[in-house]
Amino acid sequence: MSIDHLSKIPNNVQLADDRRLQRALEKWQPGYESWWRDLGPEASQNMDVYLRTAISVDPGGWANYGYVRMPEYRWGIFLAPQDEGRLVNFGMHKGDLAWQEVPGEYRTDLRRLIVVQGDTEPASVEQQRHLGATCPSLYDLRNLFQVNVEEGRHLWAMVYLLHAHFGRDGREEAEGMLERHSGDSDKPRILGAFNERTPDWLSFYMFTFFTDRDGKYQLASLAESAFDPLSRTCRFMLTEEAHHMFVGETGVGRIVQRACEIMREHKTDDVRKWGGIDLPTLQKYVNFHFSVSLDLFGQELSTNAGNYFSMGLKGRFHETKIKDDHLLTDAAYKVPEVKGDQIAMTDASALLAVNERLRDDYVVDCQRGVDKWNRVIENAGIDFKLTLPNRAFHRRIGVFSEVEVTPDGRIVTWADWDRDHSRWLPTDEDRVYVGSLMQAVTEPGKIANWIAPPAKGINGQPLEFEYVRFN
Ligand code: BYC
Ligand code: FE
Ligand code: FE
Repeated sequence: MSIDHLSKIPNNVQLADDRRLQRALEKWQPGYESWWRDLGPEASQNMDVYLRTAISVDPGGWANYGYVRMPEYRWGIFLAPQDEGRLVNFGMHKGDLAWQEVPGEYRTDLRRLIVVQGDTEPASVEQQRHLGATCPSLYDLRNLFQVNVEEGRHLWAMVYLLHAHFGRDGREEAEGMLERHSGDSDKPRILGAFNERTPDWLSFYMFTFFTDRDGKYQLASLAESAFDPLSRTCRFMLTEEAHHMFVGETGVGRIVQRACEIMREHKTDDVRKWGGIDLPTLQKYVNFHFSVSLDLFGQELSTNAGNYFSMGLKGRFHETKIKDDHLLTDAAYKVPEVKGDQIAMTDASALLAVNERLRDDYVVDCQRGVDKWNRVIENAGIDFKLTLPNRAFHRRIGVFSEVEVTPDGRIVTWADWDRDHSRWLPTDEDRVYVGSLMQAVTEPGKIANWIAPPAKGINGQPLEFEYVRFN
């Protein structure tokens, strides 16, 4: 597949052959650049960062490392190669050839899915914009910026689809992406978790572990889409997403490791006394980020989701590996419900339950990471286990939004919740403590006291490598 590096917008979609589209995107570009300057990584204008830039989608060829002056990063449009004979794999169009154009009757729904997906990408960059000022090491600073530039590229990916396939409405939606802002009271981002703050690095690692992982599951479902350009762009985005989740999993793992080292070295549970982040505090952050990320999957039973599935717009995780009819017209799926003061499971239409099924897949994936953190604790000989809270805990979307539930799944009264939630969720005091640890360490090879060094560097580089140069 030929890649055009020389044009203003690097791409493998033959942009140069479509002057109108190219001009429309080049018109959007300055707005994007000024958004990046105003709401992207703070004070990064003079930094040279050792970044991976996508310059090709070939296996192994898409990760090109080198120093980049941050604002000069070249955001490109890259779709996974087209598979000529690709078929629709689920829903009422199953067996048809995948679509290269948007069917008129699905225009509104597809646009909505693309807008929701696109909206999250710049939102996360906005949420993370102050973190550079308090990085625990140059290695971590570089990873933050890597995540940020790729989320910027993911916005480009969705804006390309809007411009290329949705005409004037698409162009208006692309403008809207730069007008809504995370946490803005007038024009907030669309989904809840993307209006929360990411004030410290613990929150950042939790976010990239839990919330970027929602990204993985949503992108994987959209990668099944009958609308082939959406499928292809999501497939390529997923390759980048893996690094974001790596940053989260290893980041939290390194904090766990450091907590254990302090506990052993000083024979104490009072990790804070020695400037670490204690395991009970980590558990509270897990509770918070897991629960707000669960909300991102939507309601347990959703006619939207059922329609998207039937229409072929959004499938299930690894749709083609599932052994069923891929139509779900008569199938059942177990979903939770609230019955009095109990949580029970009940059979529901599998079609309406596709959100819940995706959430189930997601929970299993989260648990794998938590198990890894627990092995660190176990290997240190410490008797403590991090756990995912019950999925009903602290929910704002779906059947559990009406009740208050403890991390171990007991429905409690509002009064109980009011009294006890500070044991389960980070308190102001916890956040102030974590915030007090956030002080920039920018000497190559040095690392903050509250986190262990990474097991290895980036792209085979040593830990002492100068991942970021300040000018
Ligand atoms: N907050 O029928 P329901 C990522 C709304 S993350 C606010 O259950 P549906 C990333 C819902 O929109 C991946 N509102 O909804 C990660 C609907 O509103 P309307 C992002 C919510 O449509 C880290 C109404 O409630 N991608 O990439 O089945 C860094 C009824 O709900 C929320 C996608 O989400 C919420 N949490 O499911 C960077 C994929 N939940 O239509 C990036 C595209 C629900 O009645 N989006 N609502 O006004 C979708 O597939 C669906 O929109 C959702 C919601 C799964 C999000
Ligand atoms: Fe993304
Ligand atoms: Fe991501």
